[in-house]
Amino acid sequence: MTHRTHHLSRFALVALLASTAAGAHVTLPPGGATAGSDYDAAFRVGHACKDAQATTGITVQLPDGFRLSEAQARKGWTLASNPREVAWKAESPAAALTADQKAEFIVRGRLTTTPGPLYFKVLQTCDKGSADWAELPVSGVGEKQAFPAARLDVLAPGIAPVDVRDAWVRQTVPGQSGTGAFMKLSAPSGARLVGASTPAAGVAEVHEMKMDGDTMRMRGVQGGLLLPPRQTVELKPSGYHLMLMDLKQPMAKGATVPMTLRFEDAKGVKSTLELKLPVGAPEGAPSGGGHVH
Ligand SMILES: [Cu+2]
Repeated sequence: MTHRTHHLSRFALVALLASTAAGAHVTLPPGGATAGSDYDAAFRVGHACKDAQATTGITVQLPDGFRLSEAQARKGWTLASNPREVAWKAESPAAALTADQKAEFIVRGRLTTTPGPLYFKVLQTCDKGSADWAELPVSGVGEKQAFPAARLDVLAPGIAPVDVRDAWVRQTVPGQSGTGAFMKLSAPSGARLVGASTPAAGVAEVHEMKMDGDTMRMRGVQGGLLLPPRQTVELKPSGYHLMLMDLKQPMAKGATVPMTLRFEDAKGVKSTLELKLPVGAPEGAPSGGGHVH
């Protein structure tokens, strides 16, 4: 797991843990959003209620700290909203979501200027029964609730609203001057990865691998690497990667490398993320081909 080391690390880490188990819940994409910004809250529904065949309704309660501006209509579903609540209902069984059909229900609003977690309670109604995703954490860390409310981490300006997973740095042998760093990035509101730095290397650049005739070559990504909203972009051997050059010491398996990632949003607002990356390929990671300079 990638550890964020900024001052909000505890709740960022909790968010990572919570979202690991999120496959079976109604959730917001991890990564958070910037305090005071306009945010598209996309509630992900991945399955029907227990023992049910279809999801027929979704009702989201809007917390203080989220001021509704617009709810996105869904074809075949009615939409009703007021400042406290947004409700979608399938107009017919045919429009309902089947048991394992994935869908997003989106509301746009303005976020509070106060950083901290926001919780959205979501009532999922089904052809049979319902699921009330409305539990709030009691003690904070390490809790696992059966029906957690959807959580949004509202981040102080300057902290990138980007989720980082499965990050690692390739180990090196003595004398090797460069290596790569890899991870999965997703930005709920979209962003560009425009740069990186680490005390472990003189230079850190965002690279891509491209075929040049028969040879795989890499080059810097001009203008930064685009992270479309709510999509995961993978930095991996033989694809996009962070190139670390002018290494200060060999990268030994088991070591940890601090790294700062720099991002920009569509409006040019800059933010950063402080990470600690483990050295060594995780279990099951593609080892990939060699780097050609
Ligand atoms: Cu490279």
